[in-house]
Amino acid sequence: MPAPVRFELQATDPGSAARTGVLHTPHGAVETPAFMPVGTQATVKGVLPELLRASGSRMLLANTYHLALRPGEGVVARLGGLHRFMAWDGPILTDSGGFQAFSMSDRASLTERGVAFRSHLDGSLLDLTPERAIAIQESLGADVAMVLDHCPALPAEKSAIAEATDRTIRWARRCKEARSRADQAVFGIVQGGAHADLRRECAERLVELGFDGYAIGGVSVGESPDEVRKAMEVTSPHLPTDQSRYLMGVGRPQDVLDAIAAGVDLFDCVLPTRNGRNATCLSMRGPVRLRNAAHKADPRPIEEGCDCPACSRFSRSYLRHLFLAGEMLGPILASIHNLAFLHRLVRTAREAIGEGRYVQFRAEALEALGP
Ligand code: PRF
Ligand code: ZN
Repeated sequence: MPAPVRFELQATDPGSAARTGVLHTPHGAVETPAFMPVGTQATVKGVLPELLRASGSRMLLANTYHLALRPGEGVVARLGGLHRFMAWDGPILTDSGGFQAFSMSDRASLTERGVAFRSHLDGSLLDLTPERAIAIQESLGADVAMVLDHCPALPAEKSAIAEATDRTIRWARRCKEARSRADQAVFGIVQGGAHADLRRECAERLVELGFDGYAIGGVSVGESPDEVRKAMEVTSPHLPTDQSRYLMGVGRPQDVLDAIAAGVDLFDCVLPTRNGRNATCLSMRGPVRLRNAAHKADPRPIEEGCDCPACSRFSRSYLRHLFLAGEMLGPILASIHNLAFLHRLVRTAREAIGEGRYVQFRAEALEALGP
């Protein structure tokens, strides 16, 4: 049986743990490091598939919890699976719903069996066990499914984090036993907070179980940037070098550069699209806030030299006007620019790794981006 996904390692950086590679999936290959835009509801908000592709997107993320509630995984399956349903023929990864137990904790109750959600739509019950999380993701039909994990809220006592980590390992085993599709990869998720020993144990136990790739979960849930860096640095040495590593929910440019230095290949985050909808644009000179009065008659593009559809034709003045007038083109263009920016950042990082100069590249980029 051929592996559903295969990670091909290409270059490693001499001065850091950064690496480049290619993730081969049933829907095509993705050069890594790569950033995955978030399409929670089977749409990257406001951006047509062809514009996603043109902005540099190669692989998207969608969410089990949201799609199971609406329209239901059965509907998606009847319409030919997630790729056909959302008209995206590139690779897709679905998150398991484990994170929603954290982010919607007021609607979720977690036991050894799984997570019981009260729907945010109509109050109905979604009983998300590890087995059900895999079954839903198999119906959705993404290239990569994620195990159900327990992401603890931080700060927390070490004993509580250890308990969540052990549960994550037990659930990962159940997910592995539940899987039945040979054409869908399943990635394990490492938890453990900022504790090096818990992260290490979790990584080792998941690797013993054997997954098609590994994610670092439980970061960027209220800790400092230093703690985020530590969690990555203590986890990635315990993951196999010949499989992909995915840092979940991280998209701040500075954090992405740190994670690449620690050997991470894949990222996802709502930041580019959420910030775009709020008129905050990414640039190599720090954020550009389009609502700012300074841009009232500013003829410059969001970022000089950016070839995205927003920057190649429109001024900051015009974009600011769209936001102030409540026009929907504003959030659309700002989202597209932010995606193009992050894809360009990881692509230039990839080039720097290939040429063995990632340390210098990262230092210069961090200097330009600011804190
Ligand atoms: N687990 C899952 N999805 C996630 C996370 C996690 O810990 C995070 C944390 N940064 C984002 N998305 N399943
Ligand atoms: Zn742009």
